[in-house]
Amino acid sequence: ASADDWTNRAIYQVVTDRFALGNGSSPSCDTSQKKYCGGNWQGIINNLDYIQSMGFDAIWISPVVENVQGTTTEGEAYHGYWPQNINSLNSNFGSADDLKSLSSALHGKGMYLMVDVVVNHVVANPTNTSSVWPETFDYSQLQPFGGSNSFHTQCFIDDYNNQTDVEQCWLGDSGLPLLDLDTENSTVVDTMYSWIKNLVSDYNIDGLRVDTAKHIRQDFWPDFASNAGVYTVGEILIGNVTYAAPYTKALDSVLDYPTYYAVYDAFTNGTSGNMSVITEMVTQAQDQYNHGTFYVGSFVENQDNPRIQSTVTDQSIVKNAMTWPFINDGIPILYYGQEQGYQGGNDPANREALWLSGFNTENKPLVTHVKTLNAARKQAISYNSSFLTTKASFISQSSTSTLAVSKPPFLALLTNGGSSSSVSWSIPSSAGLYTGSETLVDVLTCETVTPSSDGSLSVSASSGLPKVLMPAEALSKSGSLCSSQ
Ligand code: ABC
Ligand code: CA
Repeated sequence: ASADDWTNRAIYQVVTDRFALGNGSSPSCDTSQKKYCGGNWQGIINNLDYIQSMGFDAIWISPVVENVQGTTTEGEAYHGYWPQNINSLNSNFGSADDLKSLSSALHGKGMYLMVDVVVNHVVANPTNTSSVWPETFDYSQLQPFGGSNSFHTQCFIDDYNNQTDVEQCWLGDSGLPLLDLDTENSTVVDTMYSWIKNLVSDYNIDGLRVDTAKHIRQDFWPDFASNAGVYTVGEILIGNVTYAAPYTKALDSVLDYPTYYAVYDAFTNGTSGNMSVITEMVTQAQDQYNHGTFYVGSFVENQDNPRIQSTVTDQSIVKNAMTWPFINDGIPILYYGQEQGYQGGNDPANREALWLSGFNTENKPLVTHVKTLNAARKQAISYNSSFLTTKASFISQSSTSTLAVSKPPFLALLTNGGSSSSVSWSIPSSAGLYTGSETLVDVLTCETVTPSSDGSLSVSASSGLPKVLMPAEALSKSGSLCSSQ
């Protein structure tokens, strides 16, 4: 599927080892152990209804290839980011048939499969990583790259401001080095291009999340992407739009990390969090990214960062932050477990087992919240055929604790004030959003508000809850959302 095919989708991100077991069991899973807990592809297949019932129509799964076996100084490779043999699958997650079954089960439900892929490095069994590395090192375990000439000379990245270091030195440390592939070497390059082509076609993959994309020269990526032939979204882990921007030409787009940092900071620092930084970051990204922000992956949690609720548990603030990816440009991504209120901090605590929630959706306000947001976004897409290609715009507010985002038919009003605050937003008639004759419905509560006759609008909220307003007319043909409107 192309980038355009993905734009109306919403992605549920799964850490395969931590989502569900194929046999339905619920073993304990101590994240601090950094060990496999037993989740697998069959487990995902068995629980697709859970994902789909919240309105998601795509999943992103952990890297699928065989990883370093046994334990390392950083635990086991349960997350999948330590490839050892790229031509074989990680048997902890299942067989080739299981992965094909996952792909066809998704397609049978009209859903897409995004696979995480690691091209930058491979990892050797650390018990063989002797201090005389690399001379006596057994490269044959790294398939199909069995020789020192497939790798950059060892050096660990210590200066992230030096792009040559970032690309050609190694991630990890001497305890667990991530061997940096020589992606300037044409044999390595050709191997990777044909590998990705085969992977996509063997498993009928619809899109790729490209790990460590900034650790490989930019001009490696366009041919990689064309061999893949599907939507590619790169992980450029940086808080800086100008740095990330060129990668939106090399790949279809990037995970929107710069905005993520702005959003995380705005919502996890009480009212000193500055919401206007979000406006600045998005505006820069809209200006600098190829295709603006229409193809970015928009998220507020993932496997590398502390969950929102590790810092702030006020449910009003949590709901505001969770609303963000669904009301702005780009493809929303929800990291598994956020809907269950998980609170894990930094890696590895943020990789809790979802099965411990029992996949319960009753009395789970955040499940309901996400379901409504997905339904509202689908309704917005079907009501306004230009929704996906209209840039989000920001209506300036007098307080840095509030944010007003217009993406017609949405007007989203967010705040970091929290449940004991009382805040208000005002939209001047000069914003040109309303004529004054419409009724607006907050799809999160089904309450209505009415603009003044001059088209201006002022809205207040007690309890610090977010509002996602849509004209009643935009809801009239929707079966489920605020159906009495
Ligand atoms: C293990 C342990 C951790 C330990 C770590 C050193 O080693 O589990 O406890 O802290 C996988 C595993 C991890 C594992 C690593 C290393 O491998 O999942 O558990 O950590 O063995 C991707 C994946 C990630 C994966 C890998 C490796 C890469 O999403 O899950 O990790 O395949 C860098 C990379 C980025 C990578 C990330 C983990 O590390 O660029 O691709 N993620 C700065 C740098 C970033 C750097 C980041 C963190 O620090 O610029 O490049 O990311 O080290 C912003 C700034 C940014 C700054 C951030 C922190 O702040 O603008 O520049 O990022 O404001
Ligand atoms: Ca590299």
